[in-house]
Amino acid sequence: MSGLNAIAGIGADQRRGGYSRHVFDDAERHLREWFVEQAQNRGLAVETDANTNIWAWWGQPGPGAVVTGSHLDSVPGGGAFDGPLGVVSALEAVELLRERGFQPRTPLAVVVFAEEEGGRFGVPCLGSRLMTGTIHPDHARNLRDPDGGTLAEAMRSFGADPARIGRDETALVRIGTFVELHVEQGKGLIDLDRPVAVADSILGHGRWRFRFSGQGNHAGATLIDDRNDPMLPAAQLVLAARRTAAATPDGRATVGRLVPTPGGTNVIASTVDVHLDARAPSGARSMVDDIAGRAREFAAQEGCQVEVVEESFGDTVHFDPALRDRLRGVLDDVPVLPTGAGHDAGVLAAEKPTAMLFVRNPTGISHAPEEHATAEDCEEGSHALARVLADLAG
Ligand code: HGY
Ligand code: MN
Ligand code: MN
Ligand code: MN
Repeated sequence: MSGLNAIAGIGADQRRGGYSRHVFDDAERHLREWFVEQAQNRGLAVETDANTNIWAWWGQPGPGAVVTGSHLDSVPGGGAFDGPLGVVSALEAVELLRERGFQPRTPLAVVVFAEEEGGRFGVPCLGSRLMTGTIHPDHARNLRDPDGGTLAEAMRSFGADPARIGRDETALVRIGTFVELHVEQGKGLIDLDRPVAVADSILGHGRWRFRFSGQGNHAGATLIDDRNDPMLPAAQLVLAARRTAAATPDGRATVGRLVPTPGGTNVIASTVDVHLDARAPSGARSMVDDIAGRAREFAAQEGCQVEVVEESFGDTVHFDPALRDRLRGVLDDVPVLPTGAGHDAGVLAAEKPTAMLFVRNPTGISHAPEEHATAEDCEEGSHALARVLADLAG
């Protein structure tokens, strides 16, 4: 996996550990440049679309293409494999096929989708959602990053025109089949003791922001009875989310980001934003409705207000069984696994025959520096992907 070694230093996060690579930041721009060079070295013609996704073509772009790829951005302090493994494996699979003298019957492309993690603008799979039109361009242009800058401003400084974002019929008509390879984010392949699997589903998931508002005040001079402290209902929400998820079949709820304003140690916050990631087979809306009801009670008890905003949502995705089984046929009946992690493949599955390959992660940990895949398993993955691409495009 020389490709992963080549980018190993880009976006390393000294403070958090792991990697922080967010759309249009220095690290991600560096990765984009690296990808374009690697693709061109393999004879691929590269273009960046209006939504800033990058496409590397083997053959003239056209309808019915076999497309593979993933993303290069990361969560804050993320692992080295989530995203880049799919991109590097796609480049390596193309290289293997070219070395074998393979000639694709259909156009073949490697794609890098922008902002899959939503690590800067808060909406996961932003590049693929823009391409499929599942996020409105006006709403997207006004998304703000933690510094308050908008996506439109960030695109302009990147050299892209925010007026052009939106559903991309040209890109969509070109896609015949999409296959994404990804490091497994779980323990399925550890338990099965296998290097590669095919995905059968992605757990429905969404993101909600709960904004609790109270009265900012002095931490020492304000009597307890005189407080409207939004941190109290926020804290109760974190616990209620866990309890509600535990009581929901296959439910999962996480608060990984909680932002008090103004954020002083000796200051009672005026507002607290609680960012909830919730997942369940139903997509989690009913689970979050319960949580929101509790949040309103908690807020009222503390004399605070609460505003709930749904920032993204997706139902459970079941991948195309015919394509899934075709891949299993090509890959000696590799196992089939569900995933609780979201992917661009989950967005495309609504529009096109889509499949995913997973590569074993011996730590079972992801979205953290411990995320890992061995060189042997990475090689198994890129060879499996090459076999799949040869079958689909041959
Ligand atoms: O959040 C997810 O499941 C994905 O890693 N974006
Ligand atoms: Mn991820
Ligand atoms: Mn990913
Ligand atoms: Mn003071």
